[in-house]
Amino acid sequence: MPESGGYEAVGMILDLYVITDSLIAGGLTHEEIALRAVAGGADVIQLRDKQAGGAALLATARAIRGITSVSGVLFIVNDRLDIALAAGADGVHLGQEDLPVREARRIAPQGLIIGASVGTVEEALSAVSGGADYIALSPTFDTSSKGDAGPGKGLDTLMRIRSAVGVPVIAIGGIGPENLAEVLDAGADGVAVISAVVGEQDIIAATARLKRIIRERKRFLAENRG
Ligand code: TZP
Ligand code: MG
Repeated sequence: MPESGGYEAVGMILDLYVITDSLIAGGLTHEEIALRAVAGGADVIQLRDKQAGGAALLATARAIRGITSVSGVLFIVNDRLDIALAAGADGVHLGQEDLPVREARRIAPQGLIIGASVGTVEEALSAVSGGADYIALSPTFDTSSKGDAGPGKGLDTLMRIRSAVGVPVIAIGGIGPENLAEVLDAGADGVAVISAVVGEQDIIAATARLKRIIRERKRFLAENRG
């Protein structure tokens, strides 16, 4: 089994994982989104841009690396291991159609965080055995932010994945202040969001609000779980 990469090395906190999306942000740049989300208390910033070419994406990734470095926030690049490495990101996030986790782990330097989107327990087990440091149940609920996401997999799948794997599990897709607590109750270690932060007029306030809900719910769960 491949070595796990970055999880133990950096002591990952994935409570609030904000994914940049300029379209949903109404034209704000990825950097502007990242600055606001970091100011609001995001634990992780993921750069996600399906349109940008490599050169532009690298320039953006370098800028976000600068923003996240000074604030101690994890920086993950979606899809592109090459850009993640060139920009000095903490990690890369891979979907089922991307470079397979096992191949990424084989060529990635020691300590690089590899995250994987999964939709089933089987995919979760496969990602972990390939060397994923965390997995994301995608999508957890229905979402309009990702055209090909398909229907939400639901909290039942989240619970089954949570008990099947030992790495952190985050929930992604359709998550906002109204359903955040139930996702944590189902065992998620954190939540990844686009519209609930990036689609809000005040990104800093939206981030801080989600962060407060997460902190309070995690405290409640810690006090009430055996
Ligand atoms: N991957 C699975 S669902 C999704 C991604 C990138 C979109 C999440 O966006 P939102 O607005 O938080 O539902
Ligand atoms: Mg992908």
